[in-house]
Amino acid sequence: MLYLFEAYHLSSWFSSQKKDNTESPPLPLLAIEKEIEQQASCYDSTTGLANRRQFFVDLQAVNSPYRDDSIPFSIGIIDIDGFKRINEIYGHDVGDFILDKIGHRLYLALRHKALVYRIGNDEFGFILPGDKENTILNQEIASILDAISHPISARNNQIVISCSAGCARSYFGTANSTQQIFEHADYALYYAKEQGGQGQIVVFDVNHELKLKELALIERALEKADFDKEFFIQFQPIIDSRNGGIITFESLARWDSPGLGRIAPDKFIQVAEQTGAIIRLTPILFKKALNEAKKWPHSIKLSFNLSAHDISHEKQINLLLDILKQSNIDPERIEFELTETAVMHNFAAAFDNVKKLQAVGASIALDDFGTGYSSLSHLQNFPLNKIKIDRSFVTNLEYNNRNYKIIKSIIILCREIGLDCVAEGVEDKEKVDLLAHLGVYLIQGYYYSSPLSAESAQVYIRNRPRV
Ligand code: G
Ligand code: G
Ligand code: MN
Repeated sequence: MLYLFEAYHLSSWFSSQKKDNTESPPLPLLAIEKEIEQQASCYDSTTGLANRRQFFVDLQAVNSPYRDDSIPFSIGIIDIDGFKRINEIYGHDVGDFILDKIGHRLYLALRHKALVYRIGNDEFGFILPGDKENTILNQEIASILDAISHPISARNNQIVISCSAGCARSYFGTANSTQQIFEHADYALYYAKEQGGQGQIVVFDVNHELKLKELALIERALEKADFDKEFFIQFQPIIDSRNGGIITFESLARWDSPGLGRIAPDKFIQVAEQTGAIIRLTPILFKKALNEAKKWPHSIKLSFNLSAHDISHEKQINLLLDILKQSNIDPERIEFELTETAVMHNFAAAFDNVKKLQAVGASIALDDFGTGYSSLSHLQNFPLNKIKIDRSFVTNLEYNNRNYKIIKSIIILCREIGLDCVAEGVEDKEKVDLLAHLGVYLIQGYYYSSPLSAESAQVYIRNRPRV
């Protein structure tokens, strides 16, 4: 914490201002108090680093449009991977210890190169002077992450640490305001985390800018959207390959925006999550899906996707349970799909809410299995009923290749802990047979059917064997 008092001064450090050599006169008591107060408002007490407020003050200063000598710079945001879990496992004092440790390492790694801040719970920021190419920035950040991401010993534990980073340059593309540059860095970090792995680095580039513009358009359309009118559901069957019967229909949301046309759910769900619109959207989609499920034979289940936000909020879960109750559909017919990312967003809350859903008889499937970063280790700790093997494993499935072996292991694991297993993205008969050979009989994919409109789903039901 000593380095708190090595306060670096932005103005003298960043530009080549004239050094003022006159010693300042002693301060009166009141002024000292004020000084201390000010220190407290600039520094974070856990790490001794400058805080978020100071980060934005400094950003504003280096990026002032009125400075004729304004200097190009980059900002980086570093986030500790899975910090929530570290807190949950080891307690908050160990969490604080780790923050202090990482903050110190970061400070040492950057002290003659950049300004370092703690800008959020487990987020650190830095301001790096100079106009550097994206590839150079990437290399520099990689060496920073290397310097801070080694194990930390606390209470006889060696705690493995990894960090992800997002970075953005000033004067890049359309970014000029401080807020925009920060948003770019924040988006880059979001993107790094999205990739699922740990220790990822993303430097904001032209492609991100295009994506961000698209997302901004979607955000505006979503604000104005009439959810009831513009959103509808398609249903994709999950078939038992042993007898061809329909086991489940997965509800897949669709949006026809009057302004933007058809928008894919992975995009609008992401935006709705970020803006909080998901709170309003999910219940409406759930109602629509239940209304259709009512018309099907009772032997057919409905599978419904929940987002990270949904499963982390008890209020939302209570609302969905109310809607389910009002529908008079047997909760045993309902399955909720969660991705690993959604579970990891807030593991403790997701855990409690999943228990709540299971208590009424609904079941839980882990979606896109194998693409997240937690995978097998979390299966043991999380109350699941089913996993859905991601289609990336199925697409390149061939006899005895790598995916074959992976799926084989997944099945053994599922048997051992009593989970059902669905294969996603099955497009041809050979895959169905190969999967059957491996012991996977629940099949979803174009081979049986692509997602269907509500009406087509009813026709599909009439034409399939009843089992
Ligand atoms: O059909 P497809 O492109 O529709 O689906 C893309 C992704 O969007 C899938 O991974 C699916 O889980 C997700 N998705 C589809 N409908 C919904 C929904 O109603 N809620 C949430 N949270 N995700 C959905
Ligand atoms: O929730 P989930 O990620 O499982 O959503 C399923 C997604 O996979 C939807 O976007 C759906 O349209 C898509 N999909 C369903 N069956 C197939 C298939 O056989 N092949 C491919 N490539 N995509 C599929
Ligand atoms: Mn799904």
